Amino acid sequence: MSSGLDYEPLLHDDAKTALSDIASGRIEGVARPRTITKVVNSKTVFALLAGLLLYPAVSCIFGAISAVREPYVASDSVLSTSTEAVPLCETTDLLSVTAPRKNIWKNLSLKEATEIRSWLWETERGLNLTKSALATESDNAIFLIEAFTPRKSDALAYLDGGAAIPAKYAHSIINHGSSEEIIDYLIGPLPLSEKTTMRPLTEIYHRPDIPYNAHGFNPNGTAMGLLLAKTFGPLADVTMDLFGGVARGLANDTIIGGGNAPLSYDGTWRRMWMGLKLNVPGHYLFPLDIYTYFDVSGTDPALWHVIRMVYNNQTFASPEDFRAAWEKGELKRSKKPLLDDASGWASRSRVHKGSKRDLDERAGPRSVSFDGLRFRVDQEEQYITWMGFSFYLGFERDMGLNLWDIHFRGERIIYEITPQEAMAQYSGTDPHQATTVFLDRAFGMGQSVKELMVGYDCPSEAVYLPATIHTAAGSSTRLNAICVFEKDSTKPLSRHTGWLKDEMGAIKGYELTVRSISTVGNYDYLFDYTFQLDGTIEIRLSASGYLQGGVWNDKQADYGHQIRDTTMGSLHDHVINYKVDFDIAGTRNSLTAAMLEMEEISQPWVDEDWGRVSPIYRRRMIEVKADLRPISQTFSQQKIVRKKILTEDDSRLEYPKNMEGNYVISNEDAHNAWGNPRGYAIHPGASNIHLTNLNCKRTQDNVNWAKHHLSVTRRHDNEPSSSSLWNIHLPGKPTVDFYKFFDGESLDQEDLVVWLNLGTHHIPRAEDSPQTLTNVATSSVLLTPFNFNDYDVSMESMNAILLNAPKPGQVWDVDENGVKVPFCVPKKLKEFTYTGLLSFDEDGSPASPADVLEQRKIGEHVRSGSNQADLECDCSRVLARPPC
Ligand SMILES: [Cu+2]
Repeated sequence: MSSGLDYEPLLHDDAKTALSDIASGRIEGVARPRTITKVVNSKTVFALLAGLLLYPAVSCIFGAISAVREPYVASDSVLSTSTEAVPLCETTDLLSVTAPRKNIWKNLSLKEATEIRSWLWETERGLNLTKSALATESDNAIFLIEAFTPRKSDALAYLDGGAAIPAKYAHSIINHGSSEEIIDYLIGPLPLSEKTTMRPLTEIYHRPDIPYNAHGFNPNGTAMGLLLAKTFGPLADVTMDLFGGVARGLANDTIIGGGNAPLSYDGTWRRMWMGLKLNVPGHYLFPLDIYTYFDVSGTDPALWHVIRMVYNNQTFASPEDFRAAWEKGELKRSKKPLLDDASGWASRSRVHKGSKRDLDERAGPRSVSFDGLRFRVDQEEQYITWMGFSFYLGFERDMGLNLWDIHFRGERIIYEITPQEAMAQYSGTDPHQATTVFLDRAFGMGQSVKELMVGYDCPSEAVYLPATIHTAAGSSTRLNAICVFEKDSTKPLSRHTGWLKDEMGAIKGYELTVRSISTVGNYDYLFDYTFQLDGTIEIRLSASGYLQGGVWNDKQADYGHQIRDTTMGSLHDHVINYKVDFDIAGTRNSLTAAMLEMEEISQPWVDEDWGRVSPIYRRRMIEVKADLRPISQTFSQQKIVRKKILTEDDSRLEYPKNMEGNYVISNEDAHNAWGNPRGYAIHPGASNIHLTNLNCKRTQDNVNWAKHHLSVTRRHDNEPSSSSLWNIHLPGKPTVDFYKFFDGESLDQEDLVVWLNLGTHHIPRAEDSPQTLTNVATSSVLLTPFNFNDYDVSMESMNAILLNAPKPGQVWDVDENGVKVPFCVPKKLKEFTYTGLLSFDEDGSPASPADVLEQRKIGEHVRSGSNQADLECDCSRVLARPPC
């Protein structure tokens, strides 16, 4: 029963007193929380255990024992039972801040864009433009007007050096249907004046021309819909027989079309596989087993034609051949889709209304900042500050929301985070799935950004911000396109239970998220940027919406799962690329791979008990009377192997197997207090993948960024993006070939850009219907301080608790830094409304509100070669008045 104590714990003074009191028996029978026992040292713990055994004989000595038997304090004690009147919470209105500089990444205003449009329309420009709302394929029309990103050196001189604000430029993409070419023009300086000029913007592309056959989808495009009607109108009796529906180009059509991509290899032709679907809610999940390959090259729809048709894996050279086979009864029929299925399985209605879950009629918990919002927004400059972070927002047609000039605790850490591209490559036995590689930049993540559903897409108390774009459809502002909110991560960012002075407590895990959601045809993409108290930034992409459904038959089993009678979810890869331009302690940064490797090492303090000598080897060595000691002193362990990646020759990277190590961007000339280069690590989060299919003509050179987990290049103004809106249709000769960024340049203390991927290998299952779930279809990466600081700077947080052990019988010493959650009633939530799109015609005048069909046309057209809305548009345009 010796003490066994070989050290004196550095206890809080009060705790020492408590120990002394307990040991001396000066405290008896004092009711106290059981946790009091935790303040005692090991000796006392032993004593308490002994006391338990000997109780009650020695209970007078070990008075603390009685405390052990006391019940816990009830867990609901945090809820006040006060009956005092509850006041309304003081204002939770957004607090303003004035951005230190103008937002030089903001898109053009409606006024600026309208003025540029008018300027481009002037005859002096010689562009022979037709207003986009009236343009046909063979006309010249504006596709896009957008702010052009300033040079980084100019931007930094303005932000850091007090230089003049960089001259403002715009770029405008014009589809020259008359000459079958696309030109991206650089226009500036702005505002328009005699000094303003325009020239083709070529330095950011890798081919001199942008072929017309790679053009983006024109919201006024009609010819494809006409072609569909021309092909399937005469086959109405056939499609009615095989599928129970018709596609005649009429409003009451029960079959619509959907196209694939890419439509070209190098821009010399344009061809589309068109699939048909039933025109019902959730139509993406009602594919029909017929596929038509159209040649839609050039601008003359009269030359467009059917190349081939496939029905149930039988190939026909023309619609006439297909009809002939049907008439002769030679078709091997595929299963006809169920037309009497009224279950609404592909809709969002609650199909199983009878199986209510317990308490589900109650509204679930929601996030409320009782003490007022803790972030500030300069709404005019779209500048945000929160807990030491500050950054500007930008927004563009191609990829939507982006972030600029991210500072943490007063210094820039990242100059730019911009999403670059989002691809999805499918597999299957049919021509539609097997040929599809969508690159959604073409369809426009920004163009497809949607009004956020307050309280569903983001917390009710989030701050909602607008986004503006200027396209062929005119100008539009989504009032609630971006949400900003702080949330409780519901777990401490750090915590510890301890008994020595000032070692016990926790920091609340609060995070600030900036989110926007784009619905690109069938899919919904949630773009999240989340800031954390320690300086970590999480980039996350989650997906929902409808699968691109395939036609199910047994031969498709290798490519997905059946999810309904004739529908399957088809296997596909999503890969989403981001540009992260780190500026760690300045622009001169380096790339280090800090990897884990195993070593066999000998140490003189290792004995044979844990050393590495096999019994057989030992026996043999003893026989020859060899000295076993050096061998028996060997053991294995892991170690860090740091390797600088010096040039772009070695900077296309994979995350190590078993996540053994990470990549760090650091400034080798800036060190923390412990002599290590200040850096940020790229820490894989959920599902960090790269593209699986690395040997495909459809992804040959246009998605080279997708073929690695991440890549690092030296930053250049003429390498602003890893992709372009035309890359989708130019796999063989892309406008941006990412591999051309890699020309052996030094990465040693240069301005570096990390191009990293998120994504999922999406193996659809029944639970992907009706719609994919964001909990599994999600991917993330953490950019986290790595010796950037001298310690964890989230310790600054005042929303933290420090506990110290009390004197026996007294309450714990609690320090919450004076931060208390107010006892108050939050503001009443507004009734849910969903509006917020301001549309303007090309002349800047307010556009008349779109009806549902027009909205659907804009919303779904982007990923469909044709659909009902197109067909209806065709009717009205071609026949002057709609017969439909
Ligand atoms: Cu998917």
